[in-house]
Amino acid sequence: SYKFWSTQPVMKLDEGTDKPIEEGPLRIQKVEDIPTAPAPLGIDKFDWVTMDLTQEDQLKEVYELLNGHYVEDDEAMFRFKYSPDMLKWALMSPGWKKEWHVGIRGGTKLCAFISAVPVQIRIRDKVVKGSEVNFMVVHKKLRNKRLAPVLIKEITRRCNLEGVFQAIYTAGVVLPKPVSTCRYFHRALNWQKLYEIGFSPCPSNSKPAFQVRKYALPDHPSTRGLREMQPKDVDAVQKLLKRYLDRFDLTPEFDREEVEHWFLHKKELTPERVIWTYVVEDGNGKITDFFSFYSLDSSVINHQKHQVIHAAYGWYYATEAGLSTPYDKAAEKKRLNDLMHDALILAKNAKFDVFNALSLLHNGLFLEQQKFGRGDGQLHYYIFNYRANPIAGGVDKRNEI
Ligand code: YNC
Ligand code: MG
Repeated sequence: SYKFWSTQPVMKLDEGTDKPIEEGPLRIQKVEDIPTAPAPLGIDKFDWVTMDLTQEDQLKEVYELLNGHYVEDDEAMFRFKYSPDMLKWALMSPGWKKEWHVGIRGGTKLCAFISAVPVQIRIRDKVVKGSEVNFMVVHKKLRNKRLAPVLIKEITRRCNLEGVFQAIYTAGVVLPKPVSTCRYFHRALNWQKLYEIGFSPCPSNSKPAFQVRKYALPDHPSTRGLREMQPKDVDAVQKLLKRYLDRFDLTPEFDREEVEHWFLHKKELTPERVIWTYVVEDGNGKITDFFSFYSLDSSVINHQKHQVIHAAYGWYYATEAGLSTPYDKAAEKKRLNDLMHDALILAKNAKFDVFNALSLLHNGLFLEQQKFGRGDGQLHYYIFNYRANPIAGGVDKRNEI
């Protein structure tokens, strides 16, 4: 029935299913009309707070709230464990605003949080100045008290005050109305550990030793010219990525500063490494390909032997092999498989237990060949205050999965 969501500027679940609709904002508002103060929480001793994540103690409070209460799988076996460094990377990207890191304190204790960072979103041929909303969490003891709608309305108000009226967000739950839906895929790197944890079952016609062999990888990557991305590669990566993303219907548009932030590892900002990016440089010094993955651990809930899974998440990539005219799908498939094979090796050498990927971009070209297994989890993509036609599985027409 969506008591809250039915009051919001989002498409209804049954809307726009029969014929294509005109795309654009659902509700037009002016900054002057936005309230300058939050709605009172109306619960004794509970207060709105703006978190200052440049302060280690406040960053730690957000980290601890998420660590204990953020997203779990359906069986409550695992819970995302975003590291403080990962939170810095994710929440202090170019243009970030302290006011978009919103908490609720009960007394002195942080018990709810929601965040946004600015993003340019391209939806087909239109570019929208929006925000990406993430890390919404309510302490387990305060669940089902309608605090989530309160958080969402407050982050909306704070975005609106900055002239931002659209937002993108993802969730495992179905809400009105996904613009796209992706599935998670998992590729074991340390099969034995995943088996012990109960994440990877052993098929009835197999044995653990065979499974370990099935997922074995060479010691070193083999793509000629492959190396870590360096500051001098920012312009080339930005250009290549823009050209590559052009064919997809829903993507961010990264400016130079954003490419630097999202893809270059910076020891000063995040001593504990979050992002791994590799480029391929050909004999003429040209960057022909790049790929990236980020690090996100999950806590293993109530396990004797293992406390965390170290997961690498496949992220953006681009390859000249996908950009030829006419488009040569077989060539792109070959190249992506070579690149992703190397990505798996690098992730394994960096001590990751599993490599995760979604069914988006052209991942359908390599998931099966690289021995990814289909996960249970779905991820739905949403755009706030925007009417849009569905985007097929996050995978374009040339590459159905
Ligand atoms: C969810 N994930 O349907 P209705 S993802 C959005 N995203 O509303 P209550 C959600 N809405 O159905 P609880 C949601 N989950 O009555 C639930 N809802 O219309 C809706 N979990 O609220 C739900 N983090 O407070 C219902 O529920 C209403 O106490 C019920 O709190 C929910 O970060 C939650 O999964 C998720 O911490 C905070 O369960 C809590 O259960 C929790 O009674 C574990 O809420 C952690 C977790 C969510 C991860 C994420 C993206 C969030 C996007 C929010 C929407 C942003 C819209 C754009 C705003 C900016 C606009 C501009 C410009
Ligand atoms: Mg609640």
